[in-house]
Amino acid sequence: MKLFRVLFFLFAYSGFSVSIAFAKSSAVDLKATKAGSTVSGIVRLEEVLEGVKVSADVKGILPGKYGFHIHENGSCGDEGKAAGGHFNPDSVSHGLLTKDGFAHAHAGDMGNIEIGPDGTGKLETILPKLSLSEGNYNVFGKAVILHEKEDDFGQPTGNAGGRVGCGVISEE
Ligand SMILES: [Cu+2]
Repeated sequence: MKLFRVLFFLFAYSGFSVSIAFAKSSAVDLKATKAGSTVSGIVRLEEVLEGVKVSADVKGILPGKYGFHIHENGSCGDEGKAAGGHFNPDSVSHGLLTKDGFAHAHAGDMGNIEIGPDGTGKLETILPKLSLSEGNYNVFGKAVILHEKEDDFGQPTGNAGGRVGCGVISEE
């Protein structure tokens, strides 16, 4: 009976550790970069086997498509400019990561988020190889930027203009 209890405890404990290790998740409180703007959003990020699953909800902006990227610095100052350029650890050209892959897209290239007639929009995507905890593709602490225009996937960064929303990938 005692042995059973010890084994059960070990099993339960290791199961708990594994679930913590795989359940790393983060959130972004997306806020307007300019006073008077109504843009806001929540972006949830979760480590999954393939990489990082992103679920973004944005509201308070006119219908249309808006460039949506992970940028290299975890700062939203200076109307979002402090976030720096796209997260691009491989120094490659701009594209759409899920379509063009790591040879032809920045690791932070999430494409566009589409806003509907009610002023809200959602984006769900899985960014392969990205992490919230380790390695070259760790995006924890970096910024998510919502641009003022559509990302047309032109070079060098998609012609998406200024930055209307910004938030840092942080602990939930
Ligand atoms: Cu961007």
